[in-house]
Amino acid sequence: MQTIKLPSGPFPTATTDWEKVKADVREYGYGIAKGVLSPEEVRSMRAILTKEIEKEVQAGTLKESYTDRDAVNRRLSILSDRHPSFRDLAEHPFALEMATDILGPSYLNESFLLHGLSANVTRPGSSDMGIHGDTDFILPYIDEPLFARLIWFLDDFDEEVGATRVVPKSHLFGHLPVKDGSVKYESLPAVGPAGSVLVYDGRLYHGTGANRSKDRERAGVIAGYVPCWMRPGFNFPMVLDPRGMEGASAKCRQLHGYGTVNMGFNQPWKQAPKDIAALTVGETRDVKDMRREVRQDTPLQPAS
Ligand SMILES: O=C(O)CCC(=O)C(=O)O
Ligand SMILES: [Fe+2]
Repeated sequence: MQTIKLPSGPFPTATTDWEKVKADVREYGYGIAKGVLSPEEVRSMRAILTKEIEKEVQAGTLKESYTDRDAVNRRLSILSDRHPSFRDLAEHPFALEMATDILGPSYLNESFLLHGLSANVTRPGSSDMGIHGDTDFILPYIDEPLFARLIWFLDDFDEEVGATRVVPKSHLFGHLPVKDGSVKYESLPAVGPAGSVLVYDGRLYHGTGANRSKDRERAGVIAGYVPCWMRPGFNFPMVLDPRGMEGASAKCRQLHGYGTVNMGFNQPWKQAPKDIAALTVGETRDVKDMRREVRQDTPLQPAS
C-alpha cells in the first residue's frame, strides 16, 4: 500500500482571526475559527439537537447513512425546518463570509445556495468515516472550489472523540481520493473547542474520526454552499415543512432555493401551493442594472 505523507507543517490551528481562516483554506484547504458561537448558543443548540435526535430514535425513524461504516454515530439530515437556531447557522455572517470567499463572485450577484444542513454526532465506539472529498459526487472531477463546507462544533472536537480528520493541501491534488485500499492518506484531527467552526474547500480529503472515548459524544452541524447554478443536495422547497420556515429571512429563503430568479430570469412559481409561494423571493434587481452588468458588448446606456 502506498502512503501519502503529510506535507510539512505547521498546520492551521483554531484562531479568532477570520482573515487567517480564509488564508488557511486557500493554502491548506481548511481553517478553524474559534469563538464564533457563544457558550450559551452552543448549549442551547446542542440541547435542541439532542431532543430532535431523541424524537427520531423514539419514533424509529432515524436513518443510517451509507457514508458511514457503522450505525453507532447519529446523523440527522435537513435541520432547517426543525428549529430557527439551525437556520441562524445557515445564514450566520461568518458562514456567508467564508462561503463568499471560497466560491468567489457569482453571476449577476445571485445568491449562492445551501447544499445541505445536517448533524453528525459521533458516539463512543463509532468508526472513522474513511477519507473522502465532499465534491466526490462531481464527475468528472472539476478542479475548482465549487463547494464551501463548514462544520460547526457543538462539542469540543479533539482526537479521542473523533474530530474531523483532514489531509492538508489535498484540495490541490487535482484528482479524486483513491478509495480502493491501495493508498493510505495520513491525516490530522481538526481540533477546537465547542463554538468553533471548521471551514474547508469541498475538494479537501477528510472524514469523521473514530470516537475512542468511553463516554463522550461529538456533535457537529455540517453546512454546505454551492454556486447558484449547481443543484443542491435537496429540493428544499419541496422537502421542508413551510410552517417550519415561517419567519425565515429573505436571505435565508434564498439560500434554501426559494428564489424565483435564476441567472437573472424571474419566473414566479405560479403553480406552487400557497404556503410555499408565500415563502418565495422574487426579483430584487433592476433590468437596466443587470443589462449594464452583463451586456458589455453593447455600448453602455447612461444610467437613468
Ligand atoms: O462529521 C465529520 O467530522 C465529517 C463528516 C463528513 O465528512 C461528511 O459527512 O461528509
Ligand atoms: Fe465529508
